[in-house]
Amino acid sequence: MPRALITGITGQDGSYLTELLLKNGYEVHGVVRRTSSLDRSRLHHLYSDESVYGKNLFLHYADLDDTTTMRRVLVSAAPDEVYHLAGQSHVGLSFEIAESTCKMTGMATLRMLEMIQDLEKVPRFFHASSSEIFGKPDTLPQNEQTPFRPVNPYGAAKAFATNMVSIYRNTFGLFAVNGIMFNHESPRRGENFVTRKICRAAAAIKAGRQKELLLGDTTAKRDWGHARDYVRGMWLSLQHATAEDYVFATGKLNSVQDVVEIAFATMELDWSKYVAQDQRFMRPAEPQKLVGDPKKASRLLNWTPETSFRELIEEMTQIEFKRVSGQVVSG
Ligand code: G4F
Repeated sequence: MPRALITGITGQDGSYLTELLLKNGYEVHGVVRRTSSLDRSRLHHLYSDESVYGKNLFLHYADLDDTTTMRRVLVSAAPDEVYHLAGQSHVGLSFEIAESTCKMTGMATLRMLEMIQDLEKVPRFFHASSSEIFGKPDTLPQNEQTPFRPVNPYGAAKAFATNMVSIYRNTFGLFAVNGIMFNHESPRRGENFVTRKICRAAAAIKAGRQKELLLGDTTAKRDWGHARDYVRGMWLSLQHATAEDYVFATGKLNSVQDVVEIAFATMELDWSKYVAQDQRFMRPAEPQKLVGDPKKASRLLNWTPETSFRELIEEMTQIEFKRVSGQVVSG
């Protein structure tokens, strides 16, 4: 039975990846922070299943910035594959907590690389990089050759981590992969990311629980896909014969306004009655036209996204409506 270790297992991607790996016959080990208010809701259905938890799924306490405990977990889990997904991932917040973002997103990845190369059996390593490394690119769409020009602390930290993964692969021969992930969303997305914020608001307004929705720049455009598709890409990238970097993206741009219109239409509401702009949600700098070219992932891994943008936003809004109406949904 292959063994995988996931950092960031309680997040959106971690929970979908856990489901996929369990389905593929893996023993899955997850790293969780030793915090009292740990949110494990995305994993609850697996965590509370006695035929899964403690049998094929194990959670370990460790902090990314505590080398002693991380090393201990790596040694005891002895994984064949490591999926490094953890880190501070909110771009807006990274302007406020730049130093800890660099520590948790940049330095923690370097530390992971150092630790895995000391292991007796060196695992394959996946690093969840980000389209934010491109920032203000000269070319469109972006691919694995596009130069890094980050415009925020998060993008700069990811650029550092991405370079380190390439350096350790090229210098020490690690099987280390950067998945350059464009925006990927789902009903399990954190509430402070824009798609979830909008879908949730549309559902809450429909249910009479919210009156208005305040947003930042609604002209901002992103390449949005479904997280379920993107974790499949992560897994495929570690099954390939060689370690490569891949762009995971849909290749299509949509605006925040497009999200608003689909979400409110799904709830049969006129968005213009409820949506307003608020300076508090504007960012000091916005990346320009981040749209990915996933041809390499398609050619080498046979990876293509299966869920369209419209299907994604409709699914997210419908699930929010079930949640707001008190139905239990795992998403
Ligand atoms: O949903 P967002 O916060 O995601 P963002 O900044 O693109 O970052 C996400 O995707 C990256 C991949 O490219 C990841 F690396 C990163 O970790 C994260 O997962 O914002 C999307 C867009 C931005 O242009 C933002 O300015 O929506 C705009 N926006 C407009 N109003 C808003 C809001 N974003 C948020 N969070 N909240 C607003 O009210």
